[in-house]
Formats: sequence, structure tokens, C-alpha cells
Amino acid sequence: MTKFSGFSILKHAFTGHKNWTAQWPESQPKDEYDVVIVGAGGHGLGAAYYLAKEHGITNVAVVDKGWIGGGNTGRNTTIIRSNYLYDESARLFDHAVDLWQGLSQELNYNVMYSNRGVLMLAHTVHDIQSFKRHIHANRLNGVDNQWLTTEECKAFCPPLNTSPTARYPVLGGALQKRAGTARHDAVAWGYARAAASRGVDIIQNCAVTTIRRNSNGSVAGVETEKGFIKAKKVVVSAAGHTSGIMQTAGINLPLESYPLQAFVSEPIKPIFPCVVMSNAVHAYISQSDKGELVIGSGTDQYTSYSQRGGLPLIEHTVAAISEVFPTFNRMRMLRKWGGIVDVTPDRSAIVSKTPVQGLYVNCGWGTGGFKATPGAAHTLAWTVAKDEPHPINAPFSMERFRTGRLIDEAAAAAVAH
Ligand code: FAD
Ligand code: PYC
Repeated sequence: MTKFSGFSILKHAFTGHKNWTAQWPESQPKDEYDVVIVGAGGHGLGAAYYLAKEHGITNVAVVDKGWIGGGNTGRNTTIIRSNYLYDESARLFDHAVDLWQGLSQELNYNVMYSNRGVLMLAHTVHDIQSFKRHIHANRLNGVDNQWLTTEECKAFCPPLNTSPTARYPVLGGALQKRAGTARHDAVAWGYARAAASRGVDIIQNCAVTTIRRNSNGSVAGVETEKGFIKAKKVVVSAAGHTSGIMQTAGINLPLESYPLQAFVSEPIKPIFPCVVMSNAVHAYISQSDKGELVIGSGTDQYTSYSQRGGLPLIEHTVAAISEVFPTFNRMRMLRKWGGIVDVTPDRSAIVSKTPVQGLYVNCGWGTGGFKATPGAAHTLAWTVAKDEPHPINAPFSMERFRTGRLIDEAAAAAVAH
């Protein structure tokens, strides 16, 4: 194999998360990996961890064009819930919620999972009917979700404006008590450290440009901006950038990439006890442990790879939050950012083998993949190790766009797209 300079591999002894790249001497990747994972977000790093821990596959490299957790994992608003309508989604997201409960202990890293409850507000008769349908479906699947009256919503979330004269009156809400938040980048760091301690190489600042195939069509490895890395299996888990990478292997995926923005207020004393989402008003809000109000809404209206997004959406979102929480309308907003999310036609993820032997893909999580991180990673590792779908991720194969067996999950979005 040609040797390249400029690779920087995180070796298994690392203990902190600051200046990782700077702390570790440059070293060469191995001559060949059993598995190369493209994308060091929570999903890719988590898959590497479960490959090592549950399947004994440790000759693994995770390659990222930037830094650990620098993609959507480190940019999202961390809402974790499993109140999805369809059986397939409920199983997948509830598997993730189960794993979230013990993740800090599992990784010996505090991911600050906080099941403070997620309340989805109903403002119209349609909302009431739709949320009650979700509640019934969830209960049949063993997923907790309950209906709250307007008064119960106010008791659960005191800053909420429940005046009947409000422009969007609160007519009730669906509460998932087990749902909540976590610390976004800690999840990536936790998985990275735990995977590295089992021998996984993490290669930062190294964009993958092409997936190379053998003459028999099977996967040969990845071409990167720093050289070729040979691999028996390749997993692409690059969120908003997946379709371009997969095209280099001859696979076209039904994905569109959009900016999704969020912002935080100045920090204030604890005032907001839960997470509140409103599809009708089009915004959601929680309070971080640092005291900032964390606010977001839907994707920008245009496809783009800009990790900033446009101003009109931010303005719209602030207006929406001020409608439901007038008490916040004189607060200062501190900073905003964006990430690139990839969405499928049915708004459900793709976790799948591909027609290329040895190539796997995990994408299409759109605006809602953070909550799935442990569940997606856990089942993806199974698929890669055994070269077969896991019973939970099987319905999410790319085959469904051929067969038409879609999982048309509008609840994948916290708010309307
Ligand atoms: P990422 O964390 O994006 O990791 C992919 C990695 O691939 C990145 O680090 C990137 O640098 C790397 N990469 C890309 N191209 C290449 C290449 N060519 N070579 C090498 N590496 C490459 N979900 C929720 O469940 N709840 C929420 O509240 C929520 N809020 C959100 C708010 C915002 C503002 C955003 C942007 C997203 C939100 N999401 C939310 C969605 C969630 O963040 C994502 O679905 C999830 O984090 C995806 O994780 P990942 O590991 O697949 O992707
Ligand atoms: O999926 O719950 C969600 C979500 C909230 C904000 C963005 N996505």
C-alpha cells in the first residue's frame, strides 16, 4: 500500500476530548481494515463501538472529513423521543430510548441523558385527532404517551401561554414522559473513546472522495484526500453528504440535503422543565443545562450544503416561540448555527446493505436522527457484522423504494418540514 503523510489517528489511550488531533502523533493507517466507516458522527462512532464490543470486530477505522461530532451530532437540539406512529419506527426509536437510559454507564461517559418529558401541543381539531391516534398506536406498541388537557399542559410547563384568546390556543397535548434530551457532542465523544479503547482507529480531517470497487464489483476501500484506505467492508454514515459519496460507487439514493437551523438564547436560571414542540406554530423549545433556551423549527425551504441556513426561517421561528411563550419575547438570542440533513421521500431513514458487496449505508435520518443514535448504531453494527438486516432495521432497507413498502412517517419531523 502506498504510504501517505498527514494522517492523524486517535489511538486507544486517549482520555480527554480537547485537541485530540494535536495531542496525537501522526501515524499511518493499517494496511487493510475489516471495516471502514465514513463519518465520525454518533451513528458511525456508535457502530464502530458495537462492532468491537458485540461482534469482536476491532480492525475498524472511522474516517471523517472534519472532527469527531462536528456534523449534525454536535449541532442538533437533542430531542429524544419514540412517539412515532408506525410499528417499524416505534420499534427502532424505542430501542434507542432503551439504550439511552443506560448509555452513560455503558460508555463510562456522562451523556447527560435527561428524560424530562416531551410535550407536543395541539392547537387544532386536526392536531387533537392526530395526536390521539399516535397515543393509541404508541400504547399498542408499549411506547408511553399520554393525553394532557390544557390545564394539565400548563401544570406540566408553567411558562406556556394557555389563554383561550391566544392566536393558537393550546387545546391539549401529547406527553411522552420517558422522552427528553442529552448532551449532543458527549455522545460522539463517549462512543469515540469507548471504540478507541477497543482498538478502533479514528482518522479526522480526512475527507473520503470515492468508494473504490474491485474488478468483481465488490468494495475495495475508500479513496481519501490523503490517500487510499483498503477495506473489506465500507459503511457510509455521512448524514447530509451521503448521496454524493454513494454515487461514486454507482448507487443513487433518493435523498435531498437541506440546512436545518437552531439557535440559543442568553442563559437564564432554570425556568423550562421539559421539551415543548408545536407543529402548527412551527417551533420547539427546551432549556439546556447551561441555562440557554434551545430553539428550532423545520428545514430551510431550499436544498443546500450551506451549514448556516437563511435568516427568514430564524425570524419565523422566533415569532412562533413568542406566540406560545410571550414571556420570552424580550430575551436576547445568543448564537445560531445550521447542519445539513438528508431526507428521503417517506421521511424515514435508510439503514441497509447495498447491491455492492461489502458496502452498507446509514442515512436519511433527516431532522430526527439524534434520538436514534444508539439504536441505529447498534442495529447497523449487526447488519455489517453479519451481512444481513437486523430485525429492527430490516424495514428501513433501500429496497423499500423499489417495492413501495414505504414508512411514511410524518412524525419523523419535530415540526412540519
Ligand atoms: P453526523 O453527526 O452529521 O455525522 C456524519 C459525519 O460525516 C460528519 O461528522 C461529517 O463531517 C462526515 N462526513 C461527511 N462527508 C464526509 C466525507 N466525504 N468524508 C468523511 N467524512 C464525511 N435529531 C433528533 O433526533 N432530535 C433533535 O432535536 C434534532 N435536532 C436537530 C437540529 C439541527 C439544527 C440539526 C442540524 C439536526 C437535528 N437533528 C435532530 C438531526 C440529527 O442531528 C441527525 O439526524 C443525527 O445527528 C445524524 O447523526 P449522524 O452520526 O448520522 O451524522
Ligand atoms: O426529531 O424530535 C425531533 C426533532 C426535534 C428537533 C429536530 N428534530
